[in-house]
Amino acid sequence: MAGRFITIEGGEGAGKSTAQAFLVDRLEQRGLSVVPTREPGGTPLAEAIRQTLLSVDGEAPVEMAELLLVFAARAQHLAKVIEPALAAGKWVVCDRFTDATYAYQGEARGLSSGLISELETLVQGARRPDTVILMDMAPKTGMARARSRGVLDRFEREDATFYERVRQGYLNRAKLAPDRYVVVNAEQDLPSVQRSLDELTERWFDVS
Ligand code: T5A
Repeated sequence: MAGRFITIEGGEGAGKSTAQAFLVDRLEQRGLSVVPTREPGGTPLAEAIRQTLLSVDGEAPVEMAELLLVFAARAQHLAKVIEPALAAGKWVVCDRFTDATYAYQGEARGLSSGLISELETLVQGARRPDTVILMDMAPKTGMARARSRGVLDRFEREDATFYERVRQGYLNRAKLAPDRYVVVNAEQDLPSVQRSLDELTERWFDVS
């Protein structure tokens, strides 16, 4: 079976990392070779950029610098991790990818989607996720989960309207290409979320 590129998206605390671990486990049980990774990050250089982006200390990047840093990290991540893994027939399950850029830097920060789209093509060429799993939940619930972990990063200190715009940005993306997006109600309890993910993996293997 050919490699597949799956991304998991959603607002703060929506359960993306939890869903990623579950999905990776399920895919490995089927004998697939899976590479779990994340953005921003996934390589030493991209993780260093992540630190800069999330840090609350020192000078905060202006919107345009934030956008370019996100894509700089992505260029490195694609070249060093994602493309080689897919070329080797592995499945890549990535916690956030370019849909996050459309939602955070685009919808929430107000940068144009046209500009993001140009950078997307410049950095990614034709590479797009085969499936985007959107963990959708009211920002209030996600932030309560994020806050319960203690220290908040730079994005987690934004106000409620910022997260509402992030959520709307994601839902708008999902509407544009419903065949590539799977929207999971992330407010459900964990077993119900996991059932939704199981149904999704069943569909992949039914059609493959
Ligand atoms: N960013 C990123 C951009 O601005 N542009 C970009 O292009 C990209 C790629 C990265 C930040 O970078 C920004 C957006 C982000 O702000 P991050 O760490 O990836 O930050 O994102 P966070 O959303 O902050 O990640 P979190 O780890 O906080 O959230 P997750 O992964 O969504 O949630 P998770 O799985 O850790 O779960 C949170 C808690 O909830 C529990 C878990 O056990 C955990 O305690 N939980 C549930 N509880 C009840 N019911 C369920 N169904 C649950 N599922 C999980």
